[in-house]
Parts: sequence; C-alpha cells; structure tokens
Amino acid sequence: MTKINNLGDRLKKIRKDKNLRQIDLANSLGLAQTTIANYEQGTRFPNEKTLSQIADFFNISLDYLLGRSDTLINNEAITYQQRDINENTEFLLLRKKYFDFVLSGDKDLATKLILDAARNKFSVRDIYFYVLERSLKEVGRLWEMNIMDISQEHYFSNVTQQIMSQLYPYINTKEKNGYSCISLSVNGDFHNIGIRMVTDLLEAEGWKTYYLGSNIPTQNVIKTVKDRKADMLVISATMAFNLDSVSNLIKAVRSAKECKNIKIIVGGRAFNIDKHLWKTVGADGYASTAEETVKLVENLTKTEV
Ligand code: B12
Repeated sequence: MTKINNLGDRLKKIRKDKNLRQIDLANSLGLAQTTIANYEQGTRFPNEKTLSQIADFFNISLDYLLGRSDTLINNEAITYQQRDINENTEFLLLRKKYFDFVLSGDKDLATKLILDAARNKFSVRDIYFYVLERSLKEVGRLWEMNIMDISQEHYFSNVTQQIMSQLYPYINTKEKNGYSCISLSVNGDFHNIGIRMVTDLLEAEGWKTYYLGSNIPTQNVIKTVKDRKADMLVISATMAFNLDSVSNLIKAVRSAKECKNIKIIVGGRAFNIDKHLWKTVGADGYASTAEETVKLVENLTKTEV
C-alpha cells in the first residue's frame, strides 16, 4: 500500500473521502479552485492561516495534514461533516457549527444558528433532515464508541427537542386536507424525536395531527383514535425488542370495531433493519425517513382512507 505522506495527497484524499469537489472546498474556505488544485498538485503551499482553516474545516490535526502523523482525527472520531454526494455544502457547514455549539454546551448559540437558518434560508424539513437527524445519528455513533457519555447524549437530545418546538412556527403549513392522524412511539420505546419530526412534516402537509409521545396504554390509543375520528395511526419503534409490542398494538386496534377503517403506518430504526418487517406486524405501510413518509401517506390516502 502506498503511504500518503505529503500535504497535497492528504488534502486530496480527505476531500474525496468527504465527497467534496475542489470548488466546494474552495468556496467554503474563500479560495479559488485553482488554489486548491495547486495545493493538491504540490505546486503551492498554504500559508499558516489557510493551513489552520483546512484542518478546522475537516476537523483533522495539522500533523496529519502535514504528513507528520497518521492520526487523522483531531477531536477524537467526530465525522459529523460526512457529506452525501447530493448534499449542499451549506448544510454540511451548518451541521458542523451546530454540532460544535451543542457539544460545547452552548445551546443559545445553537438555537440562534438554527432559527436564523429557518428564518432566512432553509426549510424546516431540510433542517430536520440534514442538521438535526444527522447530528443525532452521529451522537449515537460516538456514544456507542464511548466517546460521548450519557449526559452529553441527553443534553443533545434535549437541545434538539427544544429547538424543534421553536421551529414549529416556521413550518410552512399547507391548507388542512381534512385528514387526521394519531402518532406515538410504541410502548417501551423512549425514542420519540423521529416520530415528532414525522408528525411535524405531516402537519405541514395539511394533516391534523395528535402526537401522544410514548407509553400510552392500548385502550387509550383506541379511545383516542375513536374520539379524534383519526384516519391514520402512525407508530414508531426504534428498538427491535419492541417489535412485538407494535404487532400487539396493531392487532388490538384492528380488532376494535371503532377503528375498522383506520390505516396504520410504521417506521423508525427497528423497521429499517429489514425492509419487509412492516408487513409482519400487520401495518399498511412503512417509510424509512420523514421525507418518504410524506409520499407514502399521499399514496395511501389516494387509495381511500
Ligand atoms: C437520542 C437517543 C436516545 C434517547 C432518546 C431521547 C428521545 N427523547 O427520543 C434515550 C436516552 C432515551 C435513548 C435510550 C436508549 N437507547 Co438510544 N439513541 C438515541 C440516538 C442517539 C438518537 C435517536 C434519534 O433521535 N435519532 C434521530 C431520529 C430523527 O431518527 P429516527 O428515530 O430514525 O427517525 C427517522 C426515521 O426512522 C423515520 N421514522 C421514525 N419513526 C417513524 C414512524 C413512522 C410511521 C414512519 C413512517 C417513519 C418514522 O423518520 C425519522 C425522521 O427521518 C440513537 C442513535 C441513532 N442512530 O439514531 C440511539 C440508539 C437508537 N439508542 C440505542 C440504545 C441501545 C438505547 C438504549 C437501549 C440504551 C440503554 N442502554 O439504555 C435505550 C433504550 C431505551 C428504550 N427502551 O427505548 C441504540 C440502538 C442500537 C440497536 N441495536 O438498536 C442507538 C442506535 C445508539 C447506538 N449507536 O448504539 N436513546
């Protein structure tokens, strides 16, 4: 294996690993694309300030960039700047700033950053998807690696939820479409940020939503479906050990005569393991992201509720 040990090669490798084009990196650093090309070809060398900017941007150590160390990561193993091929660089930068603020305990700056972004530039849907959801997934990864501890994770989750509540007024709500839904996390599952996102995006699509949180006794779910004349029940499960609870809840709802016509959709991490699991619990549909949920629900309502 060839050892990559000069700045140009290292810069090129790390840029490509992050799916960035030379022009993306150049724009983010306020440089010309040809400057980046020159650095990568070894025909120019960045000055001290630019070197630090590059290291900060990628969150790598200067020593790695200069080929003096093979330890890539600066701040342990944080890769929140991972970028999708289609992702706008602006989301990447927003996510990086947001993550840093929350990590350093500065919820006021984190909140201001996100609210400004919603006010001036991005839709709530994009902020949920590109910033909040991805940051939480990174938190989960770091937690699993014992890099983040439980209080940091809890803090992150709480800040996320506080911000989501403040984003609600920025959700561009379409006219009400006449449909209503009840949404919840299945009994025993404490993860509820994903289902809140799904609920908010359905509300934005014109649904009247009733979000119930976690741990609602089955008989109360049935009663709420009836009282609210709900057209759809939206169930989330993150932990695979809760799949039986989903199945039991769906069975109970289906056997209640008041709920005969209800459509039931499921989602959450537990269902993402195997794309056919939703059928085995007796649901009418499944989606893996909030975005797909909107399409799923559109299709299901077309085929009568
Ligand atoms: C925050 C968090 C918690 C918080 C939850 C706080 C809260 N109020 O929600 C707390 C501390 C309670 C928690 C507890 C636990 N957690 Co936890 N948690 C997470 C973390 C970091 C983020 C979860 C999250 O909000 N993700 C972001 C949301 C937006 O994503 P999402 O839920 O997938 O939702 C999206 C889609 O799935 C979909 N969707 C969701 N619901 C629905 C519903 C429908 C109908 C549809 C169509 C779509 C849909 O749309 C959403 C938006 O796109 C994850 C890491 C991760 N990778 O997710 C670990 C994680 C899920 N937790 C994990 C674990 C192990 C636990 C615990 C067992 C830890 C413990 N030892 O106690 C407990 C389980 C408690 C329980 N009984 O539920 C593991 C699960 C691993 C596994 N094998 O399944 C993870 C993956 C962390 C890890 N890497 O190890 N956790």
